[in-house]
Amino acid sequence: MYNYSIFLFANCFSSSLFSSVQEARVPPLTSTSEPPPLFNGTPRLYISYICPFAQRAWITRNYKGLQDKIELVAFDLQNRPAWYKEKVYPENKVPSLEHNGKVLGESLDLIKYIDDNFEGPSLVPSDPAKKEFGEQLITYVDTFTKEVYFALKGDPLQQASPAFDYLENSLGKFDDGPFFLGQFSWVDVAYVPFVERFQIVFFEVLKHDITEGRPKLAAWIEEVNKINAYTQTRADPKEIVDLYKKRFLVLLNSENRLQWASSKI
Ligand SMILES: N[C@@H](CCC(=O)N[C@@H](CS)C(=O)NCC(=O)O)C(=O)O
Repeated sequence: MYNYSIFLFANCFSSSLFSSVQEARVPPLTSTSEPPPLFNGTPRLYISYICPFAQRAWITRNYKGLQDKIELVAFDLQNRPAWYKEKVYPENKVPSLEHNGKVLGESLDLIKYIDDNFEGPSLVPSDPAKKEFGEQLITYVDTFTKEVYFALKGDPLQQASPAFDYLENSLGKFDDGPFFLGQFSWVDVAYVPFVERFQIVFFEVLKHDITEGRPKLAAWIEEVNKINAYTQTRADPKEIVDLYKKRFLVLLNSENRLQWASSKI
């Protein structure tokens, strides 16, 4: 029943086959945790291990080799300490970055901010054509995630198909590497946390391989899973499935479709 590509991607996202040494994950802070010494000059990235937006900033930090420069502070999002909202980030969301006495948020802005304001390899290519296409892809990323989330409430395989096809077609634009802009860039960082989650949910819940008929997407997933800066940030697949099941209240009908059942409880 399972073809080779399903076997491959199951290994990519469902196990740590391709990841190397893990940076020890600090335990998530809860409502009873004391704050770190805030605004003492140490840059801090506030995240939650399960949040795809936070994952973007975390991958950026890792890719640029800033593990010793930017301290990671993880939260249990369901049980956040009050001081985070009161003293750090009034929006009370993750990610946020404490740097130079200020706190900045919004994951897409943070990828750029960390890239521009810290040392390490740049995530934005200098080639104007790549830059322009990168901007275009970044403009589309929220639409991409919304389209797939929306599809999960209806006929996921049919409705999400154009969004995944968009990725497949975009991956054909530059041929000097398997990534969106050829080499690994901020575009890959912006998309990968969401593709990770969608691939797991489609496979585990719908038994559908989103890379089927999309060889470039399959190659992209294989290649991002060789990047340690990313593999270190991957979420626990079981936690993702549980979360999505809870969120979308998954009920499979006879046609293997998810039923949106939130109104029934
Ligand atoms: N647009 C924000 C979204 C961040 C976001 O929604 N984070 C979620 C966790 S994945 C959060 O902190 N939610 C807490 C809340 O809304 O109370 C970004 O891109 O950073």
